[in-house]
Amino acid sequence: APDLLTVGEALVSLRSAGPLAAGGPLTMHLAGAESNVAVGVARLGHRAAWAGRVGADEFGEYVLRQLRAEGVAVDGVSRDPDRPTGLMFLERRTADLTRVQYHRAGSAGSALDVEDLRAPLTAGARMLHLTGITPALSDTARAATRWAAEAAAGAGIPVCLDVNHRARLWSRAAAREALTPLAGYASIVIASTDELDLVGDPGADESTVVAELFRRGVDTVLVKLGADGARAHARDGVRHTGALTVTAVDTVGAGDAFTAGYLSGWFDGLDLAGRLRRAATLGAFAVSSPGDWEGLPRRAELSLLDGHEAG
Ligand code: CKP
Ligand code: MG
Repeated sequence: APDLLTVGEALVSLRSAGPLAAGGPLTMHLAGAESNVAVGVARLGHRAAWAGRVGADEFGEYVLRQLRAEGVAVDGVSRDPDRPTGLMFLERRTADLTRVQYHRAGSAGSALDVEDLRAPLTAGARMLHLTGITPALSDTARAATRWAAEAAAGAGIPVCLDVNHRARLWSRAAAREALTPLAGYASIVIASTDELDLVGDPGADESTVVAELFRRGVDTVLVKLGADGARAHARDGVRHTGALTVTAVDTVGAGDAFTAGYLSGWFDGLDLAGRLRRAATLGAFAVSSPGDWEGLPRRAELSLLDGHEAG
């Protein structure tokens, strides 16, 4: 069984270097929050598997090829002969502003179904990672995500949930309704400050949401603070880590990198400080290199950013 099992929708991302309306070349990349995490974990030498659905098309072939090249196990992936692999466009509108357009409605990945996940869950893993993107994709994807969380928790596999709110996919109210019950199966909940009340009452502050998550069985809540680092709430206290000081060129994928670093530290048996430090390190690699995951470090490269600690 792999160390990490993650499920979701992997997409083909077509990136422009300038305004989309002006045309020009697009480059093709693998995207998808969950597969980004799998790549990050695999680069550090852990066994990672990604499960989901892709089309029986060239884009599906490309997604599988990229994941295999990164050492991510894809035997749990289904090919859908009737639906296309999801696409997204990532437009670099200005140096400071990137915009995303999804073409994923009706995609193979959004037709994810409980049946797609039975075999991967039966194979087991040391950790299951889910994000709040998958339940936003369709009713069946929402049911499948819920089923996977419940099956993992029932089998003693800890669940990590990244809230990952996508306003283009659903409203905050709809997200809260689906994600709050999902968080009840999680051991680790990851959110940015503005996402935290999507697993709690609307407008609830950080300490209130965290207390309620602890009461429901969550062990660790990681609150991402962007350039200010992150705060980890564990049962025995709160710990802060700063972000490394690097030149930000592309923040897409930073959250997934942070998660991959944290989980890698968890697989290595590091203490909370060590897990946070590795999370911050991977986040720094992600923001200071172009692409969602392309710049993530291999194990021997982990120390490359030593000396970039804040303050
Ligand atoms: O929260 P992050 O910036 O780390 O997530 C980026 C990914 O899955 C990206 O790869 C994109 O495809 C997506 O989030 C998404 O569905 O928005
Ligand atoms: Mg995120």
